[in-house]
Amino acid sequence: MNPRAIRLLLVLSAFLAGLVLCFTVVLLVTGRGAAPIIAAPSAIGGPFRLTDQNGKTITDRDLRGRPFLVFFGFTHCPEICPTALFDISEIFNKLGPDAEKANALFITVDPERDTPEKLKEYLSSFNPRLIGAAGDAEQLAAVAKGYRAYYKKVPLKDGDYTMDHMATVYLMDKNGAFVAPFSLKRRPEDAAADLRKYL
Ligand SMILES: [Cu+2]
Repeated sequence: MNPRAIRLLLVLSAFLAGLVLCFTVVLLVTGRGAAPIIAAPSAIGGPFRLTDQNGKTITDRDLRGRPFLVFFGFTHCPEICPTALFDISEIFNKLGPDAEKANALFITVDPERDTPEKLKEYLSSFNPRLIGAAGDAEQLAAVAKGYRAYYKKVPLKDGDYTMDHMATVYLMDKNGAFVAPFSLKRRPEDAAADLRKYL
């Protein structure tokens, strides 16, 4: 190769290297190619102490060893909660015998009305793996803070009230660490296959 060709080759490779670098920077800056980050995963979840639908204390430690889903809602919810709980039930049905290796926690944001008895009655229409959990205002505030879950009491005209709340389903691994939001907008068998990866 003559010196001219070598110089041309060097310039060309420097140009290509520059191009790759630029492209990488663009990818990093736009966040494409990497999963979107909502928050530091370790910052979501954490310890909690609540009462289950049988009146027994339930803590994050009781759920160790199995992956679990967490959903905040309330039994008077007209649509979002029953739909989500129905979807989660379907997913657990699709898991078959493996359903026993996972848990799903439904935490009420309306402990005033959702007593353990009320939760038990309400959850009887869904998959038995669903654990209902309630806490006093302080316990609820603590668990909601841990999960960055938003909820708010909204008065209605007739003197009644409803609860405004987030509809995120959290997927937690068997060590209680947050994995990702768990999508219910897919076929239950696909969601079950996704959950099965964490068993
Ligand atoms: Cu709801």
